Amino acid sequence: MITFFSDRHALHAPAFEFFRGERVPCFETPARAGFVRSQLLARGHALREPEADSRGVLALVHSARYLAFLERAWADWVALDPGNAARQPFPSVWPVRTLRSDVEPDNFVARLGLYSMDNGSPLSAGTWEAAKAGADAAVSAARCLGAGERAVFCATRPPGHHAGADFMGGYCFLNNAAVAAQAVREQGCARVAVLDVDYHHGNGTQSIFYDRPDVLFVSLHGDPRTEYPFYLGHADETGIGAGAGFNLNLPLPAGSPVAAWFAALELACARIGRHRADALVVSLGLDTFAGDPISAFALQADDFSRLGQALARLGLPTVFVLEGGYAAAELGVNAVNVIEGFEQD
Ligand code: SP5
Ligand code: ZN
Repeated sequence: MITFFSDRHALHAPAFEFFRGERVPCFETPARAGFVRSQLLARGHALREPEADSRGVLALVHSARYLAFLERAWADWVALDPGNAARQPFPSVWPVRTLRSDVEPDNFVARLGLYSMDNGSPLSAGTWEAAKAGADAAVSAARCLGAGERAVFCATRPPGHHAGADFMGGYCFLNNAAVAAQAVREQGCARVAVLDVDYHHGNGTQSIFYDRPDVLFVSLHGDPRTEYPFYLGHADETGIGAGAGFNLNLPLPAGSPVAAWFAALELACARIGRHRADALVVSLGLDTFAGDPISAFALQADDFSRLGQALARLGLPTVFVLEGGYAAAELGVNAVNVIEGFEQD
C-alpha cells in the first residue's frame, strides 16, 4: 500500500499539556510517528514524501481567518516577547454562548481562545509546518485514488479529526480526514464515506460535513457523556438540511468489550454500503487499544488485523489517515496490522 510519511511531522513538538490542573508530558509525541515509521520499514512498506500542496483544498475545509491565524500563530506569539520562544501558549478565555466570535480580537491569547475548543492542543514552533505536511499527505493520497490506487496510508501527525472548520482541539489543527474526503470529491467521486474509528468522537469532521449529503460521516467512539470531546458524538446527531440522514454516531460505553466494538463496526459498514460511496476515508485512531493510557476500549493487536480485513470487504478505494493512539511503542504494530489486514483480505 502506498504510504505517505514526512519528517516534517517532528516540527510539531510541544513539551507538555494540562491534566487535572498539572503539567504533564504530551501524549501526542513525535515518537509516535517514529514507531509507525520503523514498523512500516521493518515490514517492507516503502515510504513516500507527500508531493501535493493542500492549500486549495484546505481553503474548502477550513475558514480563511483560521488558516491565517494558524500559519502565523507561532511568529505572533514570539513577537509578543522573544522569551515566548521557550514558552507554550495556551488559551484562557473562549467565546462561549452570548459572546461574539465574529470579531477577531487583537490580543493573541484571546485569538487563540477564539480558534480553540479546549486548552488541550498545545502549539510549538513548527505546528503549522507539521500539520500542513499532514494535509499535503491527505491530498496526495486522494490523487493516488484518482489515479486508480486501491488504498493509501497517511502516516501523519499531529492528528486532525477534532479540528473543525475554524478551530483546533484535541491535539488536532488541520482536519486531514476532511481534507482527504474533500480532495477525493475534487477528483470526481460523487459520494464519499468517512469512517472514524478513533476512541474519541471526530467532532471536527462531523461538523465540517454535517449539512452535506455527499460526504457520509460514520463514527464509533466512547460515549461523549463520559468521554472527550463531551459536547458532540451522540446517537441523535443524524445530519441537518441536505445532510439529514448522512451522519451516524455509534457511541459505546467506556469499558465496552471487543465484541461490542466489532458489532458496532458491522453496523457502520452496513451504513457505508448503503451510501454507495465511490471512496472511503478512514480516520484511523488506534487509541481503542487495550493498552492506551487515556482511553477505555479493549482492542488487542490482532483485532487491528481484523479491522483491516473488515474494511477491505467494503470493496472501496480507501485512504487511511492516522489519528490518535497513545500507547506509542505499540502504535506501529497496531497501525501496520490494519494495513496488512486490509491487504490480505
Ligand atoms: C486525536 C485524539 O485522540 N485526541 C484526543 C484528545 C484527548 N484530550 C483529552 C484528554 C483527556 C484525558 N483523559 C484521561 C482520562 C484517563 N483516565
Ligand atoms: Zn482519540
